[in-house]
Amino acid sequence: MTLSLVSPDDIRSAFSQAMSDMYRQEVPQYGDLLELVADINRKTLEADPALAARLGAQDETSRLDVERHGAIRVGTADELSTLRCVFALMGMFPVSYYDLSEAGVPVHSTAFRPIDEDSLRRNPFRIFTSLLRLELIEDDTLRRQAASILAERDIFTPGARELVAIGERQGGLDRDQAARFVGEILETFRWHRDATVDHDTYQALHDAHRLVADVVCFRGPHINHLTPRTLDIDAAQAAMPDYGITPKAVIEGPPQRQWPILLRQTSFKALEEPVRFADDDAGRNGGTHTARFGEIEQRGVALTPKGRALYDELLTRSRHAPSAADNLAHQRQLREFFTTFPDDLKSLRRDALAYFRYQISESGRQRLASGNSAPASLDEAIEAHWIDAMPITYEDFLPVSAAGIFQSNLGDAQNQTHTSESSSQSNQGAFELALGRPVHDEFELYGRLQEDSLARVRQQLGLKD
Ligand code: OOG
Ligand code: NI
Repeated sequence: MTLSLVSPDDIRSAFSQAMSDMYRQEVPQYGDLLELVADINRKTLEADPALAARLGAQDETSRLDVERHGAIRVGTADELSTLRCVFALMGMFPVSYYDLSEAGVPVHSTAFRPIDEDSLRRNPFRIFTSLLRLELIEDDTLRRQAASILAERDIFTPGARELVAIGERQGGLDRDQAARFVGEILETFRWHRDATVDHDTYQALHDAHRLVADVVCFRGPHINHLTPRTLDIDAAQAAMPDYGITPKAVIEGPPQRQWPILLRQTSFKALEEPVRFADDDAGRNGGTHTARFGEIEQRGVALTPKGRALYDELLTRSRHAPSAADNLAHQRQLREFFTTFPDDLKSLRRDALAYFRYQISESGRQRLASGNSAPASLDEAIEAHWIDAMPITYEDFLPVSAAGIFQSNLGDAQNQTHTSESSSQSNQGAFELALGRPVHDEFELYGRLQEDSLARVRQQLGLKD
C-alpha cells in the first residue's frame, strides 16, 4: 500500500484555523480584534488602490486574511525539542534567537515559521516560542522546586506523541492522521483552569517572576495571544476603544512611514482569569491568573544587516529621549529620529538597506513577447521598467518590541526580575542544545529569497550582471 501524505502546508493551515477558533472561544475579545482588523484592512485597501494592486501582485492579499502569529512559553528542553518535531510536521522551523533576559524577562526564544516562498505565501503562521531560564531564579530551593514540578508534567497527549513518531517514520502524515494530529496538538495549547500546584507554591513562583508562575503552575503552555496582521496599525490603535478594547499606550517598533519597515505592534492587557489551585477544596476558593492578551501587528519590508543596524541605532537613540504622553506624540518623536532612514523604494534598494524580490514586469513580459531585448544590466532593466523590485515582507520578530509586549503585560509594578546579574548574558548555545538543532539565520533566508529571484530574472532576460 502506498501512503498518500498531505502537504505540511495543509496541516499548518488547518492547525492555525483550529487555534484561532479555540482562542476565540477562550478569549472573546480576540474575536473583536479580528473584526476590527478586517474592517481596517478593507477600508485601507479601498482607500489605496495602489497598495491593493501591489499586494495583489505579490499574492499577499489572500494570505492576509489567514495570517497570524501566536506565542507560548515552555519550561524544559524536552518540551522545546518535542515542539520542534511537532512544528516540523507542519512545515514550521525555528528562525532566529531572541534574548529577552536583557529586558528583565527570564526567557529566551525563537519563532517557528515556514521558510520557503510558496509556504509563506500559502500561510505564514508563526509561533513565538520561549523557554524559561530556570537558572535565572536566584533562590535555590525555589529553583529546584520549579524544576521538579516541570519534570512531572507531560504537555503532550499520548496521541500527539504517537502521531509525531508516526510522522517522523513516514516522513509526513496522511489525511486521517493529519486531522487527528491537529486535534491532539490543540490540547497542548488549550487553557487549563486547574493549576497543578497549591496556592502558596503559585504565590512563591509568582513572587520570583510572574512568568515563572505562568510557565510552571499549569498542565500546558496555554497559547497566550494570537495576532492578526493589519495594513494600518495607527488606524487600528485609534479604533480599538470603539471596539471596547484598551490598547497599550504606544505602538512598538519603527515609526509610521510611507514604506513600512520590519514590524509594528500594539496589544491590550492580559485578562484576569479564574483558576483553581490544588488545595482549593480545603476551604479556599481559587484565585486569578493573568497571562492571555491580544495583539495586532503591521508588517513591512525585511531589512538587510546594514538596514537593521541603522534601525537598531536610531531606535536606541530614540529611547534615550523622554517618553511621549501618547501614541501620536510618540510617533511624532520617533519620526524625528528616523529622518535619516530613507523612505522610498529606490534608496532602500540602492543603499542595500532592505531585501527585494525581483520579477519581470507586465510591460517587460509584453516587450519580451514582441521580440525586444532588455538592457544588459539589472539597474538599467529596473530603470526601464522591465523588472519590478518588490519589497520582501519581514516574517520575524524584534527583541526590543517583544520585551515591550511582555512588559506591558507584567503590570507597571513588575518590570524588574528577582533574577541574578548574569541575566544579561545571552545564551544561544544553551538554547540550541535544548532545541536540538541550530536556529535558522533570518538574514540568510531573506538573502536567499532575493538571490533566487535575481537568478530567475537574470536568466529570463539574459542579463549580464
Ligand atoms: C511573547 C511576546 C513576544 C511578539 O509579538 O513580539 C511576541 C510572550 O509574551 O510570550 O509575541
Ligand atoms: Ni506577539
